[in-house]
Amino acid sequence: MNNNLLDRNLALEAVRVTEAAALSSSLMMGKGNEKSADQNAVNSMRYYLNNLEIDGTVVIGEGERDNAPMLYIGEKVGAGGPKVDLALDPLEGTTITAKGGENALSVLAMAENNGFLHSPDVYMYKVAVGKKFQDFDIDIESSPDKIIKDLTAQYKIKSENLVVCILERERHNELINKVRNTGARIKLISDGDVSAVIATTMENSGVDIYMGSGGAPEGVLAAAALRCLGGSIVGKLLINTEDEKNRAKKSGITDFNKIYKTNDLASGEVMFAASGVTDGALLKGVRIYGNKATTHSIVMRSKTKTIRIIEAEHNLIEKPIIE
Ligand code: VTB
Repeated sequence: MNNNLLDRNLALEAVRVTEAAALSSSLMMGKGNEKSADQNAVNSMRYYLNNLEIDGTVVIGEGERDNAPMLYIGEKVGAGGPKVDLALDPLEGTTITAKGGENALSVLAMAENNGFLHSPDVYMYKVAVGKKFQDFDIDIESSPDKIIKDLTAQYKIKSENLVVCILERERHNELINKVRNTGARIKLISDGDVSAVIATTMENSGVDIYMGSGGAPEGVLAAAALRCLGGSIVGKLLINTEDEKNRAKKSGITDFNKIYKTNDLASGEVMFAASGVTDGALLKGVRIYGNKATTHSIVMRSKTKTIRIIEAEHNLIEKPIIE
């Protein structure tokens, strides 16, 4: 990739894309309609991406070509420019947005060619820790209680002082019990594990570790963020059925038991942008008042480790929100 071009302004241009998607999906906040919230975000993200001077290929997107008409895996986007791979989730937290809950984000990451794992849309068991524990060698094959014990021993801290974030799902009952038995505290979330993984590495977020199975594409996005912020994530794809095996093979995955570290999920030079759709620990949600709207975003790059928090005021008369 032409690094000068990436240096120039792609990261800042990317944030305009997530801002637009966040504005669009926020119009559907609390309306109980997940599809429309997602559709708004997709329409807007695609429109803005196609105006970016990139030769982009969607690697992590809305799904396989057959079931997603826009921003599907393999779709080419951009107006021409340096070759970049895109990992995106126009609306991470469709249910959250439909219910007006917390932590919905619009997310876009870019990497050099082949920087992102071409992940099938299956579950991935993930364990992530923030920057303060980034030297901890996460052994994802160990039981969750052993992981916590090893971490507390290495850093000489009490497990009671740790907060582990876990998606509230029935499949996590055993995981939750094991974590509780260590004495560690737990924050259960309804959705939004990209935001939860990022929280492990933000000071004062109140989250130290993320554990559990969630979407594998979300694992790639979270890894892109940690490449810029510090911290580490380890993941293992959960591939069981014939359909999952076929989809994994189609993505070029042959070793179903491979353990992926942060750098295997997102490698090379990476940039990451996210804008808040609804309020969250990381970012404030969109506010609309009269003919103005504000967005709150984070944009960062692995090369320089610059982290920018951008609050923008949008004039909706000059530039109406795309739906
Ligand atoms: C998680 C969550 C996402 O998918 O990855 C989840 O963080 C996993 O799937 O926001 P299940 O809901 O089936 O547990 C999302 O909800 C996005 O779809």
